[in-house]
Amino acid sequence: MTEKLLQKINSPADLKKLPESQLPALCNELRRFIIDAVSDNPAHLGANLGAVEITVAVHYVFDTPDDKLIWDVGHQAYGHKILTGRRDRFGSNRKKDGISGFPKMDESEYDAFGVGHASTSISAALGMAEASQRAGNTTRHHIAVIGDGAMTGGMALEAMNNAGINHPNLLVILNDNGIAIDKNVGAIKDYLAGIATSPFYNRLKDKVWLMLGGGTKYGHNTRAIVKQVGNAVKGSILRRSNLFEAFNFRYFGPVDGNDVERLVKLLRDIKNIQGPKLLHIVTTKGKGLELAEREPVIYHAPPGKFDRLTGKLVSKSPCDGVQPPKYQVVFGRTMIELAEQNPKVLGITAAMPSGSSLDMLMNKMPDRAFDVGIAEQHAVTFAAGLATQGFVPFCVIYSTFLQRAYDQIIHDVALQKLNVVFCIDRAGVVGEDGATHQGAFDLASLRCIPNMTICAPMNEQELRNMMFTAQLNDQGPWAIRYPRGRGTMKQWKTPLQEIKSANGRRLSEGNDLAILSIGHIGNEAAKAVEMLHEEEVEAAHYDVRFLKPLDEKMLHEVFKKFKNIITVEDGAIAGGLGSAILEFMADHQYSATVVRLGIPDRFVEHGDRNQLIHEMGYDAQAIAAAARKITAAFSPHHH
Ligand SMILES: Cc1ncc(C[n+]2csc(CCOP(=O)(O)OP(=O)(O)O)c2C)c(N)n1
Repeated sequence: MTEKLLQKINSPADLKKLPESQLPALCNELRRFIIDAVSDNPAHLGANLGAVEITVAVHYVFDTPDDKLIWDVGHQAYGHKILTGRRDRFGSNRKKDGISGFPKMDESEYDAFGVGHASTSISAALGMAEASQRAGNTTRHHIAVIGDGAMTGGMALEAMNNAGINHPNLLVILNDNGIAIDKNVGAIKDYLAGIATSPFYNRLKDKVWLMLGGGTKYGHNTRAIVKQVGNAVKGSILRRSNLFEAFNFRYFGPVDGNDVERLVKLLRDIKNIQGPKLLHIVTTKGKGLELAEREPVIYHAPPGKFDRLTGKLVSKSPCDGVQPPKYQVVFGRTMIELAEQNPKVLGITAAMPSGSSLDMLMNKMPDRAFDVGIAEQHAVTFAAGLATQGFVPFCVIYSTFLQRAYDQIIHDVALQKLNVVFCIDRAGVVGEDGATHQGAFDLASLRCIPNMTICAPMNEQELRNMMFTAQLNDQGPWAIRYPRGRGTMKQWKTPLQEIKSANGRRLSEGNDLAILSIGHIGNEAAKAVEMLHEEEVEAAHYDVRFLKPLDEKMLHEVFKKFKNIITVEDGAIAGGLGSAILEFMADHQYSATVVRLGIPDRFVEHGDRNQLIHEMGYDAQAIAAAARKITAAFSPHHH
């Protein structure tokens, strides 16, 4: 298909020039464009395809960027990016120096709010609506588009609760496809499924749409009609039973959210209604690509390139025994072993069963694992409650999303010295997802919390042993952080062994300098040590393993012997391992030259992980370069 219509659109103003009758064709072109782009440059897919019609309809009816359009999570906003002047740059999506995979305020004036984490859109839109009101602007619209998954997040419900007592020009569009990344969970999901299929609601809906449909084109009696609709809803028992009406929102729906012409009509009418409104649209995730519709979990973000017509993934190399496994898989399989051995062990995920591999335990022992929805805060305090009763919950949460639960970790878990195990996945730089998703802050932010044990494995065996040990411990919370991607051991299924807390390991000896690393990035340090050895620079390498408590005995040894020290961590330098080592040095009156490698004091944008780590100066080459520099400065026979 040639993209005749799409080619002409460089802004929503161009879009508005199209007659309504051409919008379905435009949607098809936009969908094709997204599929083609993502088939070649792996990225989010399913949510984008489902949101094509609502994207076109909102930009067609509202006056963005003056009207504020806020996407929740933002993984469904490709259509929005393409229609708002970024079509030609879309090939650079998620690549270094290219456009971001998420809306970003400094990328475009159409991106009203930066996103990446779920459930923020209603709060942000409400803030903007309040600001408009204060500025005396009563005509500006504020539109939050939020999925049924994101609607399960506490923040979304907090914002609904707050918006209902206010009277802002706020429209929440609930994009309900019945699925999050994995299947959506919880009572709200059941509720939404209930209204989407209830004949009672459908009857009401038809009546409402009929009323809205007639005579509204010229707007003269829209308000009256709308009032009637409102009264019809209010007058019925639905007022009491509709969740959103209970929040003082005007509820419209459910309606087919993949019917663009209908959406346009509806939005035109709803636009005239003041106050908080919620439009419930039902869409198909992966719409238009059959495989993506059938396999929404895989095609949420397909793991590689795929055929642009069939959607079939270009075959990937098999994993077992050929390449080392992903850390998440080792976590998933080890969870099953631990749960089989210890009846107190439970697993908890906040809406990431497949991403974390906790789905392995869920499938094998369904009564031993929980998906609590996109609710990291709740996940942590739920774990705390279980721990008070002697259970050993393993909370597996990505580093970036664990930020949400910081107070719960401090107040509900650490303060009460509860034995919750935090398995922190995607810790360190994750790459293409960019600044919203880098796992930069867990080491630094957890280190200052009393009672915490913090460790990081350098390989699969270490991860297994840390998990095994954490579950035996009764000294309060343990955090085990590991990166996205693969470990180093093809034969990873090693016997589970207890390890001593606060116990580092020396991996190589040398006299010129010491390299102290934590976690998987230590493998880069080990490579650097080999490179240096070829050049007759002898580096001792210590795998610190435990950021907290530190192995003080080992550190005394290091500082007594070495004047040149490099620390390496895949995390923010400020507050992390480098800081801990400097503090140790000061506390014990040692002096040495310490070079700290890791994530500098800035947000790390999207790009290839290896490239980013190289640029920030902590891959093997960069570590070796730092070692050459530090030794050349202090021992003249090396340069
Ligand atoms: C706080 C937080 N936790 C987890 C995620 C990971 N995540 C990204 S999209 C998504 C599912 C969103 O589901 P929904 O809102 O229904 O959108 P859909 O993809 O179905 O369109 C999740 C869990 C996130 N972005 N933010």
